[in-house]
Amino acid sequence: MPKLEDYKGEAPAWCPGCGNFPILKVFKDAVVELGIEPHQFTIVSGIGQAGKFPHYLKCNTFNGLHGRTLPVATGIRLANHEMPVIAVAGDGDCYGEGGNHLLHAMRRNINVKLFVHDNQIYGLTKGQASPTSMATDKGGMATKNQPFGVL
Ligand SMILES: Cc1ncc(C[n+]2csc(CCOP(=O)(O)OP(=O)(O)O)c2C)c(N)n1
Ligand SMILES: [Mg+2]
Repeated sequence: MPKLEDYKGEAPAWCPGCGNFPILKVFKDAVVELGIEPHQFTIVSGIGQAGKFPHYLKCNTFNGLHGRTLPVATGIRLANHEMPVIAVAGDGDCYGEGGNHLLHAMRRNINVKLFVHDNQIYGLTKGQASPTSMATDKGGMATKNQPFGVL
């Protein structure tokens, strides 16, 4: 049976209090509880704070390019039909840069599990609006890069 220590990766470089920490914790708890060994699946990500997720695990991983999480996940599924693939992406990675890949991945539906860390912002590059940034009653959500709100 796998143990939590088996999944211990690098120390996270996320900011204290970041919502990515609980996602990492429950992910590890879940795979250990399900009895899944680190070699029994592959986890794929792109670029961003969410994209660092696999760095903080010890298992099969592939960290690809921004917005290209799902093409890599698709390639692994095609190359090895026995290998379960988990894709991890930010909202920018998945719905912005990789938006068209998301449409085609849904159309192909080749059984990739996709987790989107939706913080409604481009976090790594310091706060540009993303496709999930909110509309507000004062116009769009204000960010450091769009101080008067996102159009
Ligand atoms: C093709 C490409 N475009 C832009 C960038 C710059 N870039 C790196 S991370 C990022 C935004 C990441 O936002 P998101 O996917 O929401 O992840 P988060 O950091 O919020 O978790 C951008 C625009 C890049 N590395 N590659
Ligand atoms: Mg984001």
